[in-house]
Amino acid sequence: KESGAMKFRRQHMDPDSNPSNNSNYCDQMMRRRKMTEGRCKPVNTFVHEPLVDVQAICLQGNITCKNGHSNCHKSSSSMHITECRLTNGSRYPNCAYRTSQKEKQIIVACEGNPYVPVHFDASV
Ligand code: 5FA
Repeated sequence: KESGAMKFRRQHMDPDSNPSNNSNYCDQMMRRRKMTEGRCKPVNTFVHEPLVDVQAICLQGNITCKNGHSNCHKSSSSMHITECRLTNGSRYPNCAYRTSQKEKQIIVACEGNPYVPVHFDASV
């Protein structure tokens, strides 16, 4: 079965690519990473940084998550990310996304031993 850590990597990690000039990035990646099965996941962020650097966020500034839990951490540095947002007219099973690249600090929730990212909370 897929662990929380594995699910985070599937949904949010893409270290080896930079979608700079590919407006189809989100359409392709949301599908390839299985976020368009059963429903179109409305918003999802991919992080283009090495896995070790994202895992290290769990040792960085501890903050409260959107859901009130206290296991969120904000990256001390900004990171290259791509935000995928479902377009207004998009209807399942034809999930169509807007691709936008950003450089922001990210907030992840961490759990377990080892204490690793299991949820992407926000970017700021
Ligand atoms: N979740 C939220 N806060 C969490 C925390 N502090 N620690 C661990 N997990 C936390 O996300 C809701 C989901 O986020 C819940 O399943 C909870 O486990 C986790 P959402 O933003 O309300 O919706 P979503 O569409 O992002 O939810 P999912 O498709 O379930 O996405 P995942 O949680 O699998 O992944 P993600 O949250 O990293 O995008």
